Amino acid sequence: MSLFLGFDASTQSISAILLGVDGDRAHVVFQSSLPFDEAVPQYGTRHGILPGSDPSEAVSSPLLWADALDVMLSTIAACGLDLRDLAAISGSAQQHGSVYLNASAQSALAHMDSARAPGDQLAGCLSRSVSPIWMDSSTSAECAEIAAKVGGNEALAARTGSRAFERFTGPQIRKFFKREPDAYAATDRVHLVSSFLASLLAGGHAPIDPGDGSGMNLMDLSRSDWWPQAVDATAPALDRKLPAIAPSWTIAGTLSPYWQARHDLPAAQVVVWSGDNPCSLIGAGLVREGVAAISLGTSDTIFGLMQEPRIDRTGTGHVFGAPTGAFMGLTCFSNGSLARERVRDMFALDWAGFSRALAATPAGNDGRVLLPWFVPEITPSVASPGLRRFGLDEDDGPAHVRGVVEAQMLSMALHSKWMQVAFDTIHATGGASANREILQVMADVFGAEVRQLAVGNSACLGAALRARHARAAAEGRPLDWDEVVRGVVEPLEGTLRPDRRRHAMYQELMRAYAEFEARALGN
Ligand code: XUL
Repeated sequence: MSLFLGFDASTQSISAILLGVDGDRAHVVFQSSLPFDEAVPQYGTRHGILPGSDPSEAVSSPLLWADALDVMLSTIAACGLDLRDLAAISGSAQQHGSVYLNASAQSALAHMDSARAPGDQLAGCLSRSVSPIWMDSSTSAECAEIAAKVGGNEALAARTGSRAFERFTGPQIRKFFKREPDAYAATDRVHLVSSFLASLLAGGHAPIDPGDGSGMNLMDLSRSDWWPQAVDATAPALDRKLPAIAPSWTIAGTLSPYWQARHDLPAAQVVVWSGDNPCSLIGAGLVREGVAAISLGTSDTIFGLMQEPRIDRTGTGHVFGAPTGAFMGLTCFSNGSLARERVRDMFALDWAGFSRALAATPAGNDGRVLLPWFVPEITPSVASPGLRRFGLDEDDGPAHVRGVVEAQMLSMALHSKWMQVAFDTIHATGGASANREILQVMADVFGAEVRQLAVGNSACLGAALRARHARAAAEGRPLDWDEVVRGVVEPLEGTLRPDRRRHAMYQELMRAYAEFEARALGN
C-alpha cells in the first residue's frame, strides 16, 4: 500500500489525512485535527488569531504554523501505520495570508537541527514577525490605490479574476511596504501560507500554485503567471520577492533531512501546496461543471469548477485557478460558523438546541429577516459590522436561529448568480455540514439536492488526493481527475431533497432579502 499525506493549515487548526492506495483502490486510513490554540498554546492565539486592538486587523504567526506542523507530524509518526510507504505529501492552507522572509531563509530552511522544534530556528528568517490573514479588512486605501494604478477594478478583475479585496495578498503587501518600508526592503521572499509550509517541508523555497496565486490580486489568470502591471502597482521590487508560479501538480522537492530525522520519515516527494478552496474543489469531487460545493467553515464559501473563467461583474465573486488546470468560481462570506456560533451563544444554546430551534420554526421565518454581520462582511462588502433585524424581536431565540441560517443561504444563492451555473446538486462540506436541519434549508433555498460528504474536511482530503495525482504524473502514469476522486469522495446516505413549495417561497423571500440587504448597505 502506498500512502499519500494531505495537510490543511486552516484559520483555527491543523489537520492531516493519510490516503492509502492499494492497486486502484484508495481510502482514508488516518485523519486527525488539532486546534492551534491547544496544539501550540505558547503563541497565545484565540481561534488561531493573535490578539490585537484594531478589529479590522487579523494576524497570525508563521512560526506557529511551523510548530503546529511539527506537532501534527509527531502525531502522524505515532499513528501505527508503516510510514516507509509514504510516497508524497501535499497541503492546503487558508488563502491570502502572507509570510515575509529575509535572505537567510534559504539556508536556514536547508540546515535545520532535527533535535529542535522548527519555530525558534526560523525566527531569525522573518522580516515581519506576523502574517496578515484572510480575516484582515484593514487595506481599503491600498485596494483603491492598486485598482487606480491598473486602470480600475474592472480591469483588475478581468486580468486577475477579482477586483481588489482587502484580504488579498497584494493590498496586504502594499500596506506592509507603506507602514514598514525598511522591513519590506529586508524582505527577500513573500510566501503564501501554502508555499511557506511547502518550503518548510522541502527545505528550500517552493513555488506558489495558480489556485492560491489567484487569491493575490497579482496573477494573470490566463497565463498563470505574475501580471507585471499589478506587481508594479503593489510595491517596488516586488517582482524579485515573489516565488515562481508552477502547476498544482509540481513536485517542489523531497521531504528535507530535518523532517526525515526528526520523525523517522522516508524521502517522500513534497508536492506544491494550494489554497483551502482550490483543494476543497478536489476534495468535494467537483472535477466537472454543474455541481456546487458549499463549505460551512469559519468562513462559508460557495464554489464550483469553471472550464472558462467568467468574471463577476458585480464585484463580489472570485475566479481562481483550479488544481486541475481549469478555473473555479467562488464567493466567500466571513460570517459563517462564526455567526452561527454567536447566535447559538446569544441564546445559551448547544448545537442540539440550535437544531431543535431550526426545526421548530416555520420556513421563511414569517417574512422576518436577520442580517448576521457580526464581523466585517466580505459578501456583500460591509465594513462596519453589526446585526440588522427586520421584524425580529430581540429576545426571540428560535427566530434568530432560523434567521441566521436562512440569511446565509439566501445570501449565498443571491451572490453566486454571477457564476451563471444552475446547480442541481450541492456537496456540503465543513464542520456545520453535519447539521441536517441546516442542509434542508440549503436544499430548499437553492432548489437543489444536497449531499453531505463522508469526509468532512474536503480541503485536507483534496490535498491528499492532489499528492496522489502529482505522484502519478511524476511517474509518467497520469491519472484523470475522475479516477483520483472515485471511491474516496463519496456522499453519505440520505440525500436531502428540496421541497418545491418551500423553494418557491424562498424565491419570493430572496427578493425581500435582496431589498433589505440593499437598504442596510444604504443603496
Ligand atoms: C477565500 C477566503 C477564505 C479562506 C479561509 O477567499 O478568504 O475562504 O481561504 O481559509
